[in-house]
Amino acid sequence: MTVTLRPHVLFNSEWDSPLAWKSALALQFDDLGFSTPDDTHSPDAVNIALIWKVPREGLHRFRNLKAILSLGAGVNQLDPAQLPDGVPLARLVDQTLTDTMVEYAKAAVFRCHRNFDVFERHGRLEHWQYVAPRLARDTTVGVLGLGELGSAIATVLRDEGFEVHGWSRSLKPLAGITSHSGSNGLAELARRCAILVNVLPLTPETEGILSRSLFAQCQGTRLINMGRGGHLVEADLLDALASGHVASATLDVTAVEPLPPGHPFWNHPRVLLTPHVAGLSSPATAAQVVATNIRRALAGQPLLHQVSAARGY
Ligand code: NDP
Ligand code: OXD
Repeated sequence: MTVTLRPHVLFNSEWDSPLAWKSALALQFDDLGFSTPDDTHSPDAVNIALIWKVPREGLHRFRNLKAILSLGAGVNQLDPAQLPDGVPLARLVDQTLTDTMVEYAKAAVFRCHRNFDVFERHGRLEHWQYVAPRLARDTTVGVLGLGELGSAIATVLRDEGFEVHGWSRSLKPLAGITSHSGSNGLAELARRCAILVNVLPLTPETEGILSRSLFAQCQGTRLINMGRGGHLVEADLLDALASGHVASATLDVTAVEPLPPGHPFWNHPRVLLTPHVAGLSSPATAAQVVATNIRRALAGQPLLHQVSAARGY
C-alpha cells in the first residue's frame, strides 16, 4: 500500500496509556507523529485520532483528519454530534480484548451454572442447603450479540458443553449454536435460556433492551451484562429480582460509572458488581490492526471494522 502522508496520531484517553500506545505504534512506522490534546502544537499535522472519548475542546480544529479510531470496541461514548462530518470511524478489535472478554464470560457463566451465586447468598445467612449440581450440557446459555466478542464467547461456551443460543440482527451460521434474530427470536431465547449474557453494542435500538418485557419471559434466569449500562433498565431488574424472573445479576457495566454511593445494586444479595473490567485491550496486540487502519486511512482506503453511522455500531 502506498502511503505518502506522514502518520500523526492525536491520542486521547482517560484509561489508556499514551506512552504504551506510542511505543507500540512506533514499532509499526519508521516515522510517526504522536501527540495528546495538551501537547498538539500543529493541529494541521494531525491526520488520525486514536481516542476513547472526544477531547474536551473537540476535534474540529484537526482539519486534516482522515480517520477516527476508537480505543474501545464500543463507540457509544463518542457522541456523533461531536465528530467531524465525513471522517470514517472504526471500532477496536483486539485479540487481548476478545480473550479477556471470553475469560470473564466463562467465569461468570460457570459461577452461575455451579450455583456459586446461590451459595454466596446462603453463606451470608449461615444457611446450609444442598443444591444438586448439573452438567454444562444440561444448561442452556443465551448470548445477545454475536459479533466479534459475542461469537467468540458463544463458541467457547459451546466447546465447554453448554447448549448455546445466540441473538443478532442477522442470523449467524455458527456450528452448534442456535441463532435467533428479531423480537420473537429474542423472546424465545429468553424463555429457553437459564443464563443470559449480554454483549450487544449500545445503539438507539438496543438501549433499554434488558427490561421488563424481556424479564417477563425469564424464569429464574441468571443475567450477565457485559455490554453497556444503558442496555439495562435498572428499576426493571430490581423488580425482576424481587419477583424471581431473574435469579441473579452479574453486572460489569452500569448506567453511571462508578456506581453512585447508596445505589440499590450495592449490597443487593442477588447482584454481583464488577467495575467495568470484563475486557481489556493491549497496545502490544492491538497496535498491528490500528497501524493497518492508519495505513488504509492515509491511502484513502476503507477502514477495517468501520462503524456504520446508520446502524450505530
Ligand atoms: P460487534 O459490532 O462485532 O458485534 C455486535 C453484535 O451485536 C452483532 O452480532 C450485531 O448483529 C448485534 N446487534 C447489534 N445491534 C443489534 C440489534 N438491534 N438487534 C440484534 N442484534 C444486534 O461488536 P463487538 O462484539 O466487538 O462488541 C460488542 C460490545 O461489547 C461493544 O459495543 C461494547 O459495548 C461491549 N464491550 C464491553 C466491554 C467490557 O469491558 N464490559 C469491553 C469491550 C466491549 P449483526 O452481526 O447481525 O450485525
Ligand atoms: C470497550 C470497553 O468498548 O472497554 O472496549 O468497554
